[in-house]
Amino acid sequence: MKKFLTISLVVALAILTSGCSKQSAADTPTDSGTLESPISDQAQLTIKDFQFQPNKLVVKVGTVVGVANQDKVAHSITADDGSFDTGLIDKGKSGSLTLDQAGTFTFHCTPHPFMTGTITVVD
Ligand SMILES: [Cu+2]
Repeated sequence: MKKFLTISLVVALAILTSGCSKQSAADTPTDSGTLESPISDQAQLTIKDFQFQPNKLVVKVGTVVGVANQDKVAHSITADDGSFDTGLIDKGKSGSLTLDQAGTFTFHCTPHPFMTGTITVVD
């Protein structure tokens, strides 16, 4: 009888611990590493190391794109055709772009014309 009790206790403990140690397979979103972002009416653009991240953006008309300059110098986001312009955003500061017009716009940084990107605004 004593032996039976001990065995049931061990079994019960084994079940308990196995239940506790079960790990839920956490679905971690995989970042494919692409610089292209999905179509959204919310967007955030970061400037770092003389690069726009992302440098290709697809957004809906009316989107306000938040722009964070995390670089050590001032940058701007200026449409090549003048459709939009953040003006110079100082290092560590933020600005925004309101995109009211559908189309594909190439843009650059005024002090650093080699910094380029594309924003596609869709209806
Ligand atoms: Cu720049």
